[in-house]
Amino acid sequence: MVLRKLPGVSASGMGLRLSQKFVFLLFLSGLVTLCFGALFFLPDTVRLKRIFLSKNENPAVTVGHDNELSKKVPGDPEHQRANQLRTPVLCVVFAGGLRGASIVDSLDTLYIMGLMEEYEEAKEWVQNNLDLNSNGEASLFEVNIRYVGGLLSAYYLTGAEIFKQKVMELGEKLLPAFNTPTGIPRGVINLGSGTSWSWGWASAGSSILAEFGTLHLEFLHLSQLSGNPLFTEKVMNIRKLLNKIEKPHGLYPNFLSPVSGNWVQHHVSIGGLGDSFYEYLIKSYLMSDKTDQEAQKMYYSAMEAIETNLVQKSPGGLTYVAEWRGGILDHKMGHLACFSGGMIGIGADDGPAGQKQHYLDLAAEITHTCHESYSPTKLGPEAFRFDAGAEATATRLSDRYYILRPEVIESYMYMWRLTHDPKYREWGWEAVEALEKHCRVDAGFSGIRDVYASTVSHDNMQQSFFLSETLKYLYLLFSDDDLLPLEDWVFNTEAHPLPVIRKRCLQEHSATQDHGQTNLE
Ligand code: DMJ
Repeated sequence: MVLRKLPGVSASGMGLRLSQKFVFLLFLSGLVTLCFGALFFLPDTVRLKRIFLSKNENPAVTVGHDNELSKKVPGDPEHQRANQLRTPVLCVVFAGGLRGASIVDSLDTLYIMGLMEEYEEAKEWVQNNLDLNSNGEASLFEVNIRYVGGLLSAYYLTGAEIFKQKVMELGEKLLPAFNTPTGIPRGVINLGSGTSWSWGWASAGSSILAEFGTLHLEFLHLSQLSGNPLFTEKVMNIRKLLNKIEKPHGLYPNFLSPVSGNWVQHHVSIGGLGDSFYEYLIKSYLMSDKTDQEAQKMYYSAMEAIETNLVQKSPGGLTYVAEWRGGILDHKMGHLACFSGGMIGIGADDGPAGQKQHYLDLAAEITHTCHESYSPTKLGPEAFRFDAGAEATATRLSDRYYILRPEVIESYMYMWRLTHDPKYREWGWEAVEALEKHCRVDAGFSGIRDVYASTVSHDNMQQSFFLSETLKYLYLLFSDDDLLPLEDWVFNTEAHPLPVIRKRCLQEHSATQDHGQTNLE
């Protein structure tokens, strides 16, 4: 091989440079492989955020970042508390272009728990700092369940006008996402400019069932509060399309094109990507004072299809809900799917005649299975399997993390309210102790990377749903049933309580609409 001599460089020098380059390239490619490998061991939300959120996105303000809480005078107890909150142990979760997710998500929890000083502080932050014009990319679903849901319940619980004002402003900003040929909204929206687009990871520009199917409760309340029927029209249009479209074996696949209105893939799951769509069917019925018979019908036929095609019994006798990929079952259940114990429980009363006990039993069995997955640390993995001899255990290293998710505890809470079987409180207490032991850190609580490891490794992340859901459901599990009774309140998928809209109000509302009046006039 002839090496051309560069001016001023000796042949041996050039050889040295080339081998240095080679070593450098080798090192670089190793580094790249390592980074991509590491990516697959991160929890999904973190991975997606790193990959898909824009570089200039501001970190959300909650635990651990400079915010109003940090502007206290040094020396006073407030400052000391603010300082603890600023300890950069935990980074802040999910902003989706908006800041303050943990503050907004925890308003109602603080109020319900009687933590008035903290609640007032959070309210002040909303009043002075919550900027709804941010130009980052926001998930329509996440903004709806965390911010719209959080502000709505803060308003209903406290009556503070600021929450109503903010939530109406935010609701209007979400509407451009629905400007698609079918009216099925796209997943991502820029609240500042009103442009919207589909997630890059969703196949063929599709929208996600659990995202566009989890707007109904909040949007009905936006119409109820404002007198503007547009919000209700948007979600009723989604329902109309879902009702009309052919469903494989009566099942709802997770991906739908907002352009053609057709399913994009036949992947069905009651866990991630599908979960809260089913939840919102039964809750729409309950929130309507049991008048929304269309939602009732859709929920029970979906349940029938799920039972026929997805519900399984393991060799060890555990009931679980598998995932369905074009007719082939994946014998896995995600932590997210564990909300279904509670959902099936609250839906037990209003199904086909004679089915109540069947649904209560199914709810109890699924909740039991999810409890079984919570060992040996008494915290549960992100996903667990029932194949190759596994019985509710995570067989893959990448499924072993726990990010402070609420779903299992959520089912304990509902099952306790429905049955008063003391085991649900015992299981809940096990979770309290495990959270204290394994997740408590100086500045709050952190997720852990491996629920099976004897020495925990923290992921330094406190998800906002830990405050809105996990802690609230635990608090309710150990409270009397008349604190937010289930007959009067429906919890959105982020555990924000929304009041049942009584028949009388619905009639009055439609009468004012008929006369062309709205509460805004
Ligand atoms: C919450 O943000 C909501 O419950 C959502 O529906 C899915 N699960 C997360 C918490 O795990």
